[in-house]
Amino acid sequence: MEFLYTYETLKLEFPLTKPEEASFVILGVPFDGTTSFKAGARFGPALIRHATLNLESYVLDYDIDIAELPIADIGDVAVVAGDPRKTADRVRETVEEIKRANPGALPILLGGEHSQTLGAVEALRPRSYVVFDAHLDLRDSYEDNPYNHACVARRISELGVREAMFGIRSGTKEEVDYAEGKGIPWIHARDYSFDAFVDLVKPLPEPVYLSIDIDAFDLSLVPSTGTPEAGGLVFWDVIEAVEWLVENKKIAGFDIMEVAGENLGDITALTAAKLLFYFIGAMGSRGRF
Ligand SMILES: [Mn+2]
Repeated sequence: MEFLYTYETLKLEFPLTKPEEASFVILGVPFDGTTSFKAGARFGPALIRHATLNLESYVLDYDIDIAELPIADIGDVAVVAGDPRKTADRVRETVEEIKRANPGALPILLGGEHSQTLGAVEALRPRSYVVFDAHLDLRDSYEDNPYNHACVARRISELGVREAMFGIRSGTKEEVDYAEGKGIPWIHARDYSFDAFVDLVKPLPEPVYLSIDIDAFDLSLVPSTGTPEAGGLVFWDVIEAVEWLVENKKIAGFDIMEVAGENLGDITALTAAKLLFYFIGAMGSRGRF
């Protein structure tokens, strides 16, 4: 099928299926227009796709070969350079196109700046937003732009979507006060535990949009990201949480954002690719496709 705003780029090497027939539809969002510290998120989708070449499609833990699952890769959204709102509009429209063609499809975004998650959430209208992130992202505006990547959780909160945040270790006093005022629960990275995750996520209404800002992981795992922070989560913390969510909640959409870098084989992209395979494997092994 034709999409208004996408173009084909490096694709996953699987036997891929058409988006109309796929259970998982992968969409790259190569945007890094508002990154304040370390650039390169525009290369995130390509780097993640390339990093998958290093991985076995058979996921040992789940005894499943994800290459046998119906996965589509529709390429990347053509970004509007420097304009996160207009680019997120294109993300929204593309995700709406996917859902119109195939209501059962689960969109998976590979980014690219976290600002672009807003477009997918606007299209999918989940009731809850579960996010792993080093940052609260609850600023009302940053550098005079309300669609800066530091504001994405605030914009999503304003849509009336319930939120819960994990791996946090950076924010302002104003963001903490906003979270408290709105009843948005968050767990600091140093206090993170699986039990704390389940306690917060269990009562959330479905469906849930799951967003993983790659900077939630400790920066030793993800050195190439827009705003790296020491003291993050280990790989299995996030995988166990993903497994619980897939098992217990209906998932409306999933993304892995803020992957940056300039070199093929970057550690950050390898972390993201492995996470992608675990997510799809967890869904597939539990019949969620
Ligand atoms: Mn972040």
